[in-house]
Amino acid sequence: MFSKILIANRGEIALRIIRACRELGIEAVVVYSEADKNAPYLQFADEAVCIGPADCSKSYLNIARIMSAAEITDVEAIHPGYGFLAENIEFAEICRECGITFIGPPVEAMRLLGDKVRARELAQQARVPVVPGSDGEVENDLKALELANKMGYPVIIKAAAGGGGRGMRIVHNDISLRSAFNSARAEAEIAFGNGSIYLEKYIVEPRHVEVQVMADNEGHAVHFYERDCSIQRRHQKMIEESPCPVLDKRTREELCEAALKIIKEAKYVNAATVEFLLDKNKKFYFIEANARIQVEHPVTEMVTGHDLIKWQLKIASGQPLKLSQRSIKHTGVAIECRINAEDPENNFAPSPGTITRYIPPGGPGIRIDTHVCHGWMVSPTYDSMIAKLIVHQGTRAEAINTMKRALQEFVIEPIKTTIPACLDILSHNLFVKNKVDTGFIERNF
Ligand code: MV4
Repeated sequence: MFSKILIANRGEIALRIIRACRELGIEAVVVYSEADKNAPYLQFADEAVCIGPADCSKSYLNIARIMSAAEITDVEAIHPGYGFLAENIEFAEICRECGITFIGPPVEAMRLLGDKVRARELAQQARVPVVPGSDGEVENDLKALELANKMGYPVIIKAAAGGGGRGMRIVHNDISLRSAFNSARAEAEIAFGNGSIYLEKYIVEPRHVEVQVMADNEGHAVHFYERDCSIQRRHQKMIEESPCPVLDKRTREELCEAALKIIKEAKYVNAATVEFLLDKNKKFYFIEANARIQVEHPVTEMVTGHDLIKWQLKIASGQPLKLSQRSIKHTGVAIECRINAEDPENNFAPSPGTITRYIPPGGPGIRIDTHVCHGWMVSPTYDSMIAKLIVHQGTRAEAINTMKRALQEFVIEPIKTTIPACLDILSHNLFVKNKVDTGFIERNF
């Protein structure tokens, strides 16, 4: 096992990784920007290094500064968390060149999954269903037009380097296809420096279901079941749960097996999430795979009892994944609500400011992953997520009930948060009755 690592992140995930390190006897070095210099979690790390001003490009996204901090503190490995440099191929390469272990997948697997066109081909090779669509990249708008007519509308235009909805267009007819294709390409070129585009049949009102997997250096891979992340607004997840409440036993086994096939085909190592769309007929299609630990990983930790960050650290240090698939059990239901410093009454506008009253909920089955507390200044510079509230209960009805109670207890003042929005969703008849899809928020709120 490592004796000392660096955490190249901030906020709740930095604290989450510090906690795993302490329990494993690993010294944790955390980097911070000037905006985070008073963060209480810094005191739980063994060392804290200031790497620059609030602006991410001069701190959390600045590879040179992070590598300098790693050099000065003499760490063996770097955990990137999620966001920032977590899926940055250049960063992983530089870590390798410096002889520092990147706690994540090998560069080759990162590159492969980072290209959605190649990931699609990989899934097909692994005999996993993908959404009907183009074979590889679509070169120009004319070819897109031809293919769309062959497949039938609606179609969805996606960027090979995409993610989070950027460079994505839903198209319903020939008239709008050309401009959608070209604007998607231009947007992708600017956002990712890669204008490569592909086409898929648009799946109407799908659920978004993802499988948590973990693989070691010896080619042993296991899954930790699925999470349903259908409750999202503008590509930002708001509520996640496990299990997916509409999957039957057989489909679920097939889905989890499909995720493993992809991870093995990619010669993947460490934690990954394999994303699928689930259509109205309960048919699933691979869409993409994420080469990082995700925000919603606690949902899986609650239902399986496994500490995924500890597994990441063990695997990265070369230990085998001493875990059989059979031994991984799924118990009960877990739900996570993301608490963002945003105003639901004002189109979810950011609501930064100093927290003067903070009372977290408690009691059985409740977990809170957060870095905030009384006196904390929510900076407008960073992501608005300030806490994750996760509940674990025997049944979905109980989990919803506990979550509502916990959200009602939760006091975060005077800033606006998404707590009332989460309560509205949890009380909605369609959510309670499992009749939601990825368009639920836009249609109902
Ligand atoms: C889709 C889809 C329907 N059909 N692909 C969204 C983000 C990225 N991970 C993939 N996404 C989707 N891909 C096909 N073939 C629906 C989504 C999707 C979505 C699309 C438009 C607006 C909001 C959305 C919310 C969730 C998923």
